[in-house]
Amino acid sequence: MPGRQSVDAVIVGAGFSGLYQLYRLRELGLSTRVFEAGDGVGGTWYWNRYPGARCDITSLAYSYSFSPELEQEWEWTEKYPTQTEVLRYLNHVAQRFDLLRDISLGARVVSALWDDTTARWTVTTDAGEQVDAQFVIMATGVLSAFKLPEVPGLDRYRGRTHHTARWGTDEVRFDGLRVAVIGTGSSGIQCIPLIAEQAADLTVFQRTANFSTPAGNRPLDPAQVAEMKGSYRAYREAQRTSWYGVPAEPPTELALSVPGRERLATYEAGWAKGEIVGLISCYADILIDPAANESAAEFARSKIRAVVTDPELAEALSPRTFPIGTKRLCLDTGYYETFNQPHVHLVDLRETPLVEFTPVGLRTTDREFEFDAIVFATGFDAMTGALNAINVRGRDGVSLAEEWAAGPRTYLGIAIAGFPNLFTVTGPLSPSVLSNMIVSIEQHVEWISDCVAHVRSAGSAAIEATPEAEAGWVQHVAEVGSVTLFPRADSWYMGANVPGKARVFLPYIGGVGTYRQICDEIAADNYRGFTLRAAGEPAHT
Ligand code: NA7
Repeated sequence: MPGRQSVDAVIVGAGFSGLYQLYRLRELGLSTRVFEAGDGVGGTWYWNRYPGARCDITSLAYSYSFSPELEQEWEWTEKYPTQTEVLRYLNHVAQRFDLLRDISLGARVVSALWDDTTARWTVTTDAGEQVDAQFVIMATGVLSAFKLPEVPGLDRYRGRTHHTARWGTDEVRFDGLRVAVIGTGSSGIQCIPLIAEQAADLTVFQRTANFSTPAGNRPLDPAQVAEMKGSYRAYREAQRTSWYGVPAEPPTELALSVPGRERLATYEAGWAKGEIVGLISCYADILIDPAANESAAEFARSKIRAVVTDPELAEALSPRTFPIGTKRLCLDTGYYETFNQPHVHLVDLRETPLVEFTPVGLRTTDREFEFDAIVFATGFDAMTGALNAINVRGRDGVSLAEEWAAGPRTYLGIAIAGFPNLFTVTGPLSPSVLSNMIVSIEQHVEWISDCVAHVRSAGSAAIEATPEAEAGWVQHVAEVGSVTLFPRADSWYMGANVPGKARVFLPYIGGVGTYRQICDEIAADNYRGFTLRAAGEPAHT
C-alpha cells in the first residue's frame, strides 16, 4: 500500500478543467495532485473517440485563452476540430506547461471524506492510495458518467459492443457487418454517417428524433486564422461577456412579429451559419414562446423533408415531442442523407420499444434483430453522475449523493453547503453545458483559484457556502429556467434520461456574461454567502 501524501489540493480529473486548475494552483504555490481515471489526459476528448467525434463549437473559440503564446503557436486546421485534434491540443498543453509531473493517470478517485477536526479532506483512489488535502476540486466533467439502455440481457449478447463514450484506442472497423446504433443524440448523429460507410447493413434505433443542422465543416482559411490571431484579446473579452461563450449580437425581434417571408429568410440565414444556435438565435423568443419556437421547429423539419426522400421516414426523423433547442441541438455532416441509402434503416423505439438483448442481437415489441455489432450512443448521467459516483462525504459524514437525491443544490454551481473547501468546476446550476465549455471552465478555475488564495491569505482553514446562500441560488436558477421552455423537454438537461433521477433543470441559463458578473460581485463583496473558518477554530455545529 503506497504511503499517505499530504498536499494543499487534490484535483479530480485531467480534462480541460483539471489541466488549467493545476496550472493556476501551481502559480499560487500550492502543492497539488491530480488524479485522472483515463490512461491519458483529455477527459471527454480522451474517452469519446468514436468515428466522427467532433466539437460543435468552432476551434478558434473552443480553446484556452489564458496563454496568448499558446493561442498564437497552436494551429487549428478545421472550422470544427475533430476529437483527435482536440486531444492533441490538450496533450500539447500538458507538455508545454509541464503539467504531467503532478498528474496520476489510470487513477480513479473513489472517495473524498472531510474531517472537520483537521479541516482536511482524505481522497482515496481505486488502487487504495490516500492523499490528504486542504482543498478538493472536482474537475470531473459534466458528460463523463456514461449510460447504457436499461433493458435486460446485455450480458447475454455475443456480438461486439461499443459505447461512443468508451471507444478505446484500437481502430474499430465495421466492414461487411450488420450493425445497430442505439441513440440519436450528438454522438449517434455524428457516428451514424461514418458507420454507414462501412457497414453492410445499419439499423438506427431512435427513441427521440433530434434536431440537427449541417455543420458546414471545412478547412480553416489561413486569412481567417490570421485575423483571429491578430485580435484574440478583444475576441476573448467578448466571449467572456457574451450569452453562451461565443460572441454574437443578441436578437431583439420576436419571431412572430415579422412577416412570414422575412422570417423564413432569417431562418435560412441562421441555418446556413452551420452553428448549433444558428437557428434558435434568430429571434429573442424562440426559447420562451411556444408559438415562436414552433415556427423555428417547423423550419428545421422542412429541412429534413427536403433531404430525406421517403416522406414517412422524413416524418419519423422529425422531432415532434419537445420544443426546438430544449434538448441539445446537434451539428452533422450528412446525417439525414444517410437514411436515403438502402442499407440504412430506422426503428422508432417510441412505436416499438426495446425489450431485451438476446445472444444474437436484440428484441423490440415488434420483432427480433440480429447484429454483428451494437453501438451504444446512449449518453450520460449528465452533470451530477460523475460527482455522485464518488463517495463524497462532508461535515458530519453527510453524503453528497444523498444530499442531492432530490436534485443538486449548489451555490453558484461551484460550492456546496456542508462540504467545506470542495469546489466543482462547471458544476450543476452553473451555465456549464449551455455555454462554450472552455469559457465557463476558465471562469470557474480562475474564480476558484482566487477564492483559494483568499482563504490562504486570510490564514483561514476552510471556506464554506451557507445554506441560505445556496438556497437562494437554487431558487434563482429554477426561476430563470422556468421562464424558458426547457422544463418542457425530457432532456438530460432535466435529468430525464436517467430513470429515477430527480427532474431538475441542471444548468443556469442566465448567460455566461451575467453569471460572471454575479460571481465577481460575490467575490468582491468579501465572498458573500460563504463563511470562513479560522485555523484552530472549533468545528461547525
Ligand atoms: P445524448 O444526447 O444523451 O443522446 C443519447 C441518445 O440515446 C438519445 O437519443 C437518447 O434518447 C438515447 N437513449 C438513451 N437511453 C436510451 C435507451 N434506454 N433506449 C434507447 N435510446 C436511448 O448523448 P450523446 O452522447 O449523443 O451526446 C451528449 C453530449 O455530448 C452532446 O449533447 C454534446 O454536448 C456532447 P432520448 O433522447 O433520451 O429519448
